[in-house]
Amino acid sequence: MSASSENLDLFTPVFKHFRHLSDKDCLIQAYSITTHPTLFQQCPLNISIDVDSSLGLQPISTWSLYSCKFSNGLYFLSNPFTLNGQRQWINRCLNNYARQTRTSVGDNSDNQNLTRIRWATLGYHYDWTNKIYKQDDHTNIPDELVQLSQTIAQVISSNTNCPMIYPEAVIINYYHLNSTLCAHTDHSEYDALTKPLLSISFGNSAIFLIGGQTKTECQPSPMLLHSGDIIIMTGTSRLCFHAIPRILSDPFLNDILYKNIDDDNDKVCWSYIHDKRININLRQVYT
Ligand SMILES: O=C(O)CCC(=O)C(=O)O
Repeated sequence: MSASSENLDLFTPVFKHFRHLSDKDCLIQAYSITTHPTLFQQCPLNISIDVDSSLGLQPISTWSLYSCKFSNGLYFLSNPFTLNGQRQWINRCLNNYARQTRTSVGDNSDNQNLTRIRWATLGYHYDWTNKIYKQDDHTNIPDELVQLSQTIAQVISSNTNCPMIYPEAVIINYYHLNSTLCAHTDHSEYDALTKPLLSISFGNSAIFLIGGQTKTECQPSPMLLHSGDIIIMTGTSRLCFHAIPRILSDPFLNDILYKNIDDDNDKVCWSYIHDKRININLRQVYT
């Protein structure tokens, strides 16, 4: 292999491809259970645990979990939330988690900067400049987020090789329709790189690209994520480059989530989320 082909970045061209593709072609080309069923292997779920109703989850017997054949260790849990549950989590992201001191817009405790907010952190706060967590910079992770991740992880780990996760850091990403997230790996989690990373989507849809451990290893695979979908990165995929090149306006979002609402708070949430996407991702950091 020549020096130039060794250095070939296979990730960026695919990122640019999806960045500029029409919505229609994104929906055709990105991998989903409906368009590319052979790329997903369903994992039977044999577990019955009591799920707290405040988590807004459907009964576990109705969940569909898949291992993704295109990325070793990547799992896809197709939206396990109830409609009301999705609305509750969107509300928490806007009215609780966005009102933090550690956000992309600084102290947002009065929520004045909601439309400008890009991220908020909970638990061990991420130092974006130095790409580290600081042991002395920590606030509580709300109980409901710990419970949600524990419930999901318990179901997945008792039916697959995926280890349990105890969340110690949470990043909430707030996307506009033209936002992107550049290719990166999540490797600041010290001893926890063998622990899964849980990533939950709400609002408009997204193309999630996942490649290899270097950008030259392979072309990234494009996956379609809808509101309520969860991905779990574990094993090899935990260390792989990933990115969001595109947010796709979901024409059915209103029909699915907010049609005929009369609650004022739901109306406020809809006026935010109708052209946004929220991603909650939970990581173990030290243990
Ligand atoms: O928004 C997403 O789905 C991905 C988020 C992500 O990769 C991150 O925060 O590291």
